[in-house]
Amino acid sequence: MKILKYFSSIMLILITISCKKDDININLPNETDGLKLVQSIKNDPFIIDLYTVSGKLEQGYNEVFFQIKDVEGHLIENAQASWSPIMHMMDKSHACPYSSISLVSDSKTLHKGFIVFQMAGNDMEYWELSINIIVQESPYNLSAKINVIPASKKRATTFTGSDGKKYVLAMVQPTQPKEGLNSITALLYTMENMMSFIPVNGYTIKIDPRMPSMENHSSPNNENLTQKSTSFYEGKVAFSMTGYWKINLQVFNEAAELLKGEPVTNENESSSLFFEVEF
Ligand SMILES: [Cu+2]
Repeated sequence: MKILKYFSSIMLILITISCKKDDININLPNETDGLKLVQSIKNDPFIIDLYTVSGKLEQGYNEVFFQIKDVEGHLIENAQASWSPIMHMMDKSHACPYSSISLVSDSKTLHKGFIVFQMAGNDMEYWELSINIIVQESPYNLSAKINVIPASKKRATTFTGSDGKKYVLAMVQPTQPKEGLNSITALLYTMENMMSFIPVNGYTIKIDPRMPSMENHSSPNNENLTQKSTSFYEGKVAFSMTGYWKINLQVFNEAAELLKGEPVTNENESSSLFFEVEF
């Protein structure tokens, strides 16, 4: 009889717990739906969960999301946050282009920004992400080594222009290329020094997509990338069929002077500056 009593009270507790869990799930729509966890960065009393769409951090442009929670797993609302990615190389350290951080609209807990990793990590050299947060007026720092993997197709490139300046150019769109006309967007930064990258305004990025496997043919109706309203450079790229495309690039400054890249001709099948797409 006693055992039965114990058993029923345990059952009652279990039912209560499971009901509670359901309540929590109903009250909190999952804001990270469609995102995959990259890694958790811990430093008492907080944990930051980093997310991307793919669950990876790759060489090139990355849209990165994160949530801050306390050790009990409660999400922290309306925290202020800033970050700085740094690569520790054998002979030097350097930063990369990145955005400021903002809350995803309609969310109090999901932060968002982008980072352009101009190179991948390797066995000896690695990226570190340091995130500063302010929770209830107190500052905290959480940092960790992050794994930045090489991209299978070239989506970002660094170059020195004929003006002697160093640049980072990264393709943002298309992430899902399709046959026909695609929007193409890119970010262009100049390297002020190893730790500071600033967006470049008023340049033109000329594109010439080619299929090297099919006599290097081109496609019609391409539009060069220019800045519309934002810091993003926007244009149109046409893929007249599926397969591997090399998007040859030439970068011109605001005075229409060529800084980097060569035209594709019968004698020159590729520019030294390009992005790659395969679908
Ligand atoms: Cu590096």
